[in-house]
Amino acid sequence: MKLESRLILALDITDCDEAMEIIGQTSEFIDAVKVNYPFVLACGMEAVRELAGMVDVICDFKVADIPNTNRLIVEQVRIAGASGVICQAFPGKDSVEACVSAAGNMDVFVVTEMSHPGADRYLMQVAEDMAKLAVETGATGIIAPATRPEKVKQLRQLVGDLKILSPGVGVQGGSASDTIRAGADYVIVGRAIYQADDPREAAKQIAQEIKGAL
Ligand code: NUP
Repeated sequence: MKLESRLILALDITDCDEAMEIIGQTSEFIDAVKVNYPFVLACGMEAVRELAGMVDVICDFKVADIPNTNRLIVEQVRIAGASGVICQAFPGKDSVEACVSAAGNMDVFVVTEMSHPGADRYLMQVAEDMAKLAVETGATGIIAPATRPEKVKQLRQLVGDLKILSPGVGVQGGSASDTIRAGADYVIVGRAIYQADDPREAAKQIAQEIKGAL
C-alpha cells in the first residue's frame, strides 16, 4: 500500500455503480479503499476483485473467529486480490496468528479500541494489550480511533513502527490533522467523502489537511 496522501476511503456504499463512480472521482487523492460488509454483501466478492485491479483494497471484515475459520476467511480475501485485511484482537493470539499466517504478503491490521462511543464499555480497557498482541503476532499494524487522538498517541508508543490506520474522521467527529499529528500513518474516511456534495473536492481537502499536518 502506498504512503502518499495517507488517506484511505471507506467505501460503505451499497449501490455498486455509485461506489465505482466515487472511486473514479476520488482515486487521485486516496492511497487505498477499505471495503466493509455493506459493500461486499451488496456487490459481492467479484466487485472486490474488480476494485483490487484498480487500487489497493483492504477488506474490513473484522475477522473474529477460531483460528481455522479465520484462516479460511483470510484465504478468500487473498484470492480476491486484496492488499489487506482487518481482524479483531479479542478472539486471542492463536486467532490473530492464523490471520497473519494465511495473509501471506497481504497486510493484517488488528482492531484495538474502536472509534465509537460504545467502545468505553469493553475495548477501552484492553486496547493497549490488543496493540501489544498486534506486535507479538507480526501484524502489519493496528486500527486506532481518530475520535481519541490521545489514544492514538499512547498506542503509537506501544507499537513502534507498525502502521496505524485511524477511522473516525469527519462524521464521527475526529480531525484528520490531529490524528496524523498524534502518530497515525493513515486516516480512514467514509461518509465525509462519499456523502459530500462533491466527493472529489472533499477527498482533496482532507488530503491537503493531512499534508499540512506532516
Ligand atoms: O473503530 C473503528 N471505527 C470505524 O469507524 C473501526 C472501523 N473499522 N471503522 C470503520 O471505518 C467503519 O466500519 C466504517 O467503515 C469506517 C468509518 O466510516 P465513516 O464514519 O468515516 O463514514
